[in-house]
Amino acid sequence: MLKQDLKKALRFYFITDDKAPAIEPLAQAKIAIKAGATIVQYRNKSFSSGFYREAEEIRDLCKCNGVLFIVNDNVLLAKALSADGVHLGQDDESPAVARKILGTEAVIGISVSNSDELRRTGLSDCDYIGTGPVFATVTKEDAKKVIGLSGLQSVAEKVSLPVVAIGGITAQTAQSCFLHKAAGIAVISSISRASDPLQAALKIGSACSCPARSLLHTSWNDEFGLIEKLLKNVPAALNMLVPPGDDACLLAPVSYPVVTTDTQREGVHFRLCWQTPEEVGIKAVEVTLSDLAACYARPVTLFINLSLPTYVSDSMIEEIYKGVAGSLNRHECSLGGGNISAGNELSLDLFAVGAGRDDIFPKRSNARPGYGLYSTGPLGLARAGLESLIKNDPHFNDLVLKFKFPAARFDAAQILAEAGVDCAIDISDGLAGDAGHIAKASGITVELDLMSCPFAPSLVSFCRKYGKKPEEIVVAGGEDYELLFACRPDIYKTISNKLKGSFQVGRCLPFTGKHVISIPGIDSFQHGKK
Ligand code: TZP
Ligand code: MG
Repeated sequence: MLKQDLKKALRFYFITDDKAPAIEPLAQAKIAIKAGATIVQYRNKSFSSGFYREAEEIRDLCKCNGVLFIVNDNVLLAKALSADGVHLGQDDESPAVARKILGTEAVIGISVSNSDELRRTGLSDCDYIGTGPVFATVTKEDAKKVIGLSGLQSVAEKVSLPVVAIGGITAQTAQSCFLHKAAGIAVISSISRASDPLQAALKIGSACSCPARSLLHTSWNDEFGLIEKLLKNVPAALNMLVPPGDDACLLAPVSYPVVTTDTQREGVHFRLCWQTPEEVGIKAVEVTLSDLAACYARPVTLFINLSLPTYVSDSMIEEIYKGVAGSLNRHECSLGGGNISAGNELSLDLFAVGAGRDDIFPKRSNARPGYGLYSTGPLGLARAGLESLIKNDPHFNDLVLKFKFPAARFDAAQILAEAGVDCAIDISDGLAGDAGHIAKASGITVELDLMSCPFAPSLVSFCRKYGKKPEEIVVAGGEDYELLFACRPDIYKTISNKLKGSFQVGRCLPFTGKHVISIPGIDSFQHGKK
């Protein structure tokens, strides 16, 4: 999560109260989220496995409503719940251990009760600090000395991390905390033990300038209703004699059906903290159709199976499908059907049917010694975009866009097909990896050569900033979804002016005992690729 996004998310921080006399933690969280809470911490000092369902329900509520979900103290519980992060006390597991277990994207907070404690606390794995009690509190029996607004400001001025004020904060005192450099205010009892919790929460939301939510999203539950709604928004009539709705659809005849499949899994292929659901839908379709482009096939229809965890709301699924529909429309491809089932993680399994050409079907095994190896467009940009997301660096948006929005290259495929280029593959694994696939299948050696490779200025500045060589990222980076093709150099000459942005990346040699010769000084098999 980008620093500025985290700062915004910390603004109205509600912590559940396991000892509140009148309302349960789940009901408290609902009220706080309705009132505009931006982050909720599940705090249960007497947690046992009997509370696991309660914690899951609060997690689902948060995730369905775009509210960060943090677990207090317990790193393993945070891991089990796929929480967005954990909040640690001084006596809990260290932030470094939490980082190892929860990963680079987890939000890790630490309690620091005053400036002295701050000095003794290692912050390198922390994303924010909770400090207090700023005012007297009734909720935490072992709370340290009250530090007041001056104590809050003094901690906030000593760190670059955002600081959340905690302890006895009410709607009346929230503003003063912001004026004393707090990025957010954390509250328990002023909501959980208020005589009218919703009214109290709404006042706190307004003191934080966080808008109330008129509608709370809940977990998806109506599989059939959802499928019906989804099919209405996507093109189904194209190329079909019987559209989806029966047990299977009936396609109009396709003389050379080309079929491919792909999977997009949360945490492996995409992250909802980086990509909107709509962006996930767009990319899922593009990468699947890219396989058809690499076979010179025209897209006909697509099937999607969704596996949905309980923390996904109907509206989020509709957003994913908005992206899917947009991409399908752009490629004049229909949706043939699909399935929705419950699962532990959000994932999309896609199957695409394309119409292959009757004159040519390119194969990886068709490269011959003497051929050149070419790319239809720039390489390494998506990888650098992914790395800047991982590094939380907001300065490379054009690279991030390349990671988020690959485009299946049907335009280039048509030019290659018409020129009779019969060896092509889409670059999903990185240049070295995919060149290796061609070399292996063709029984040759590919010698990479980036002499004619234009390095995008943003890639160059990314590399300069992080001490990397652009060549390294071009060779190893994946997910560009350009086409890599091999053909005789004289054939390339005849199409190079039509294939704007294409360039040579290597040449094909008789087998030398090694399938890929990388460029000097660059290891072609980074990221564990063979
Ligand atoms: N840490 C310092 S004060 C406190 C914690 C957990 C309790 C905050 O609760 P309240 O009811 O908002 O004062
Ligand atoms: Mg604690």
